[in-house]
Amino acid sequence: MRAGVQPEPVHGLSSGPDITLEELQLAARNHSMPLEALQYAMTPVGLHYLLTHFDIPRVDPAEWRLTIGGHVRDPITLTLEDVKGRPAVTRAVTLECAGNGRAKLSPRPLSQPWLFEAVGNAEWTGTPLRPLLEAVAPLDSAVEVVFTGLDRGVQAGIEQHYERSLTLREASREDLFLAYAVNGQPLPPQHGFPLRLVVPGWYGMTHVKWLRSITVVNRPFRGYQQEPAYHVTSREDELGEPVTRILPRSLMVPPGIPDFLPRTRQLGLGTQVLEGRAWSGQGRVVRVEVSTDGGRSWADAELGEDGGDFAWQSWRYTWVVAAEGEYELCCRATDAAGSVQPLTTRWNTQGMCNNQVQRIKVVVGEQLVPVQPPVDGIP
Ligand SMILES: Nc1nc2c(c(=O)[nH]1)N[C@H]1C(S)=C(S)[C@@H](COP(=O)(O)O)O[C@H]1N2
Ligand SMILES: [Mo]
Repeated sequence: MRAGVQPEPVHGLSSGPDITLEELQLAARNHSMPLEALQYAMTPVGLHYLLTHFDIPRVDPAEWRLTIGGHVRDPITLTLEDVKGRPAVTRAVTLECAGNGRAKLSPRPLSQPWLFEAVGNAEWTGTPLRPLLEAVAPLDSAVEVVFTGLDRGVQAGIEQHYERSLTLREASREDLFLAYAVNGQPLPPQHGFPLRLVVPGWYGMTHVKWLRSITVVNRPFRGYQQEPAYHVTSREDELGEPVTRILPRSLMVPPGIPDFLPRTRQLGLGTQVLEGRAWSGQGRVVRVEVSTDGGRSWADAELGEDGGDFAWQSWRYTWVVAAEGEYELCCRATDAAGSVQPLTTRWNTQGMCNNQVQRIKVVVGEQLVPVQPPVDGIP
């Protein structure tokens, strides 16, 4: 934390198990991806998770402009048609909120109370950022690029536009782009219409929606969403480490049928194919393991189709369910960087980056649902 600045808590804490009405208010606006949607390689847009800090802006595409300026030689202003007229790329990208898993921490940082489903994988289409940055010619003094959204609000007493920066080096990476379409459709209002930043491999907060300006700056940007927000820190008076790339995670499609309120799964005896998706922003997923005894023993799942450099990939595991009783299913991913999902994570004040393994309670009984054979042809 900078000298002389009194730390404001980024999020308060709740030691009780109950979700507060304020958390419910956020959860009702920002939904997660229902776990059964893991069956789709590309998440249908309405099932993709959603996180908006302030209000979803209503944008008139004819009036909208993007300015790219700041410490540059040749600033430019673009219309939506200008952006769409530029070279286009389409990439499958897994987006995950850095606060995913927050509600599993105790005490619970008060913010959007995600369980483990704040994720989605979609095909985003847009124009690469690097040629645009080259076109405006950053000055030698340039160090970072600030991406500013149209949405405005107050957080921790600070009035602000939602905005985040990247170093000029990171912003100039070949795979970043400005997206105006998702899964072949124009961006819907909630996902950033008319234009959003996509930074493959990075946690969701980096992918600024409703872009209005891109500003090259000559000193590190310290806006609220950059600092102190999105840092992993165990104490309020320490800045901690900035959140950047997505840690490995695997999620399973809950098998059988749910019990309405507790969501416990009910299954019959027989052969059950467990399936799910795994991803990491630090390199590809190289291994997924499954446990049917609450994490005491693990067996390798079979990795399926590879979704590309920045998209999740499928996995399957055949479970022969021979005995009635209660089971706890878990899965965990390992990525190319050698990072493995932990059984528990270290608590931090903002509830960031909790990639601990998912646990699914299953009750197996002979009289329960007959086992479903896997549907052929579903990737
Ligand atoms: N302008 C703007 N961009 C934003 C946000 C926001 O509140 N405003 N939320 C960020 C966060 S925290 C996440 S996790 C992702 C969510 O993207 P999605 O709603 O399209 O899934 O958008 C990011 N971009
Ligand atoms: Mo997020």
